[in-house]
Amino acid sequence: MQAPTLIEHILRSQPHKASGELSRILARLSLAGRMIAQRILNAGFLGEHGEAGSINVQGEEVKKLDLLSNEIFIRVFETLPSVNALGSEEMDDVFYYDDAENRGKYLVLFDPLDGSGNIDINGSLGSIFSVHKRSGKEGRADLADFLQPGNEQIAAGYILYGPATVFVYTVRGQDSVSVFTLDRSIGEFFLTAEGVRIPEGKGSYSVNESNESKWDQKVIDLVRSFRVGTAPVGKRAARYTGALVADFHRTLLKGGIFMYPALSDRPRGKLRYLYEASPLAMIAESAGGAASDGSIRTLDLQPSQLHERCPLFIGSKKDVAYAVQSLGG
Ligand code: P6P
Repeated sequence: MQAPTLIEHILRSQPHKASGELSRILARLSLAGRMIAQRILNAGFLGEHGEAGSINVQGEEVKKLDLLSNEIFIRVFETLPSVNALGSEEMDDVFYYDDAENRGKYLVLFDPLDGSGNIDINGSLGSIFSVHKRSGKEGRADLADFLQPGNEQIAAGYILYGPATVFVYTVRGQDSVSVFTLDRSIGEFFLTAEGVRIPEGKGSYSVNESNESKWDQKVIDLVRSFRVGTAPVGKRAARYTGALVADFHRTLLKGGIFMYPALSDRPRGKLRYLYEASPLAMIAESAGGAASDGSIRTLDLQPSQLHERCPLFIGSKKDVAYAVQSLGG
């Protein structure tokens, strides 16, 4: 039997009286994912690998594909007036379309291409997205409209560009995570997993252990307990790809925990809240898992700036609970 397409699944899942605006946003996110997947495939022989020659607001070397992916996200929402404005890892400030005064109530935040250190080595990459609504005002959204805790998200998800391209999303109130795989031959995403639940009691621990010298002693002890098996939840295998979306997707399907702790030179860690930790935390909790900054539930954090960072411990509920307890949270 032919599995439903992503669009069919979105339409089937939308509430009977829904306006359809969120469904159109999700459909456009799927379009962005298919366009970026194609760009990644061809970048090697189109001269689109390597640096773009600029530094972004994060202080990171910008890759050509970072900018190309960011442009794709901007383009797909240009003709969708329900989206008022955008927030992107690759743009210093809120992005407004020319007709910003006459656009709708949705806000889309994204990391257009996460893990870009993997671009030139043909490693996995991802795009992460978060959809919010602004509170009942008219006209152009302002920065304050974007600064919402993750528990206010309307929808969240990611696209993983691996050997296969998958689209993963959840919608507020659905408490279910669905996975779709791209059939490149016809450019269509088909449902390959529904109602995904993060396994407990197995899987991997995923952290960049070369940062150990910058960790608090409690983090060092926590990571060691997963590595040697003294953790009460048991031993975990070490896995780390350098791409958050790939490391999270493995954790979602196989269990365990991904950690990006605070560092001595980065007290709020490296990962960004609004378009990395917050959307993945919504996915994790919708799949029965958990996410924390080490003491506060990730979805309860209140950001004070667009590119706010936060430590992240995310994955199997018991693994995250053990991590929080170990850190004294
Ligand atoms: P590190 C990629 O730059 C990224 O934002 C995430 O995708 C990834 O999890 C993390 O940074 C890797 O950071 O310090 O381990 O190289």
